[in-house]
Amino acid sequence: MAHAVKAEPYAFAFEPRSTALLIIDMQRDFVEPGGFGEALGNDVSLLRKAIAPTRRVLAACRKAHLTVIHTREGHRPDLSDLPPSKKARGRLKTGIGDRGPMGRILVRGEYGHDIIDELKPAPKEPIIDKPGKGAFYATDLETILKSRGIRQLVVCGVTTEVCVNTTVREANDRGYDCLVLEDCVGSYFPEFQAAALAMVKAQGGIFGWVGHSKDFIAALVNRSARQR
Ligand code: TIU
Repeated sequence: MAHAVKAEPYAFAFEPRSTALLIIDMQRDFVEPGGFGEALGNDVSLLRKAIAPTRRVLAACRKAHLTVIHTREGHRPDLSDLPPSKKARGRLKTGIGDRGPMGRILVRGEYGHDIIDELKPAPKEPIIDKPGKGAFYATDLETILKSRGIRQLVVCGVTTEVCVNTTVREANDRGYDCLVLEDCVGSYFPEFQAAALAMVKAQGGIFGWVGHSKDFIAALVNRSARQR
C-alpha cells in the first residue's frame, strides 16, 4: 500500500487512486438552526466544530485528485420514500416533510436539505441522496465506488453515532477499509461522539480506523510530493 496515516488501532494504509473522501450529510438541516436536527431538540452548534477541519481535508483531497463523494439524507417531495415509521418517530410538531424556516424539512430540493456553502460539492463530485441513515441503503453508492476501483474510504460528516456510524458499518461489511477522522465528525452528544469513535476502533478495528485530519492531510501531501 502506498502510504500510511497514523491512526488507531494501528496505521491506516491507503493508495490515493483507490481512496475516496466520503462526506456524510453536511446539510443545513443538521448544522444550522431551523432544520431537522433542531426539530429533534438538539443544539446544532455542537456539529459546527467539524466544518473547518473538513474544509481543509476537502481542499487537500481535491488537490491530490482523490475521488470525493457527498451524501445528503432526505426524501422525495411526495414523501413516497419516507417510511411511515420514520415520519412518526419522535412525535414531532414539525417533522420530516413539514415546512420549517429553511423549507420543508429533509426534502430534496429544499434549501435546508442542501449541503452547507462551506463544503459545497464541486460539479464533478457525486452527491448521493439517501433516504436512510446508511449511505449504502437504497442508493447507488456501491456501484460508483466499484466503477472507480475504490477500496478505502476516509469518512467525515454528521452525526458520528447515527449516519457516520451506520455508513461505516455498511461499508465494512462490503469490504471497504474506513478511516474516520475524529475532528471532522460531529455529534449533538459529546458522550456519543466518544463512544461512537471508540466502537469503530475497538477489538483491533472491528469496523475501521480512527485518525486525525492533520495526520491524514500530512500523509496525503507527503505522498503527492513523493510522486512528483
Ligand atoms: N439525528 C441524528 O443524530 N442524525 C440524523 O438524523 N441523521 C444523520 O446523522 N445524518
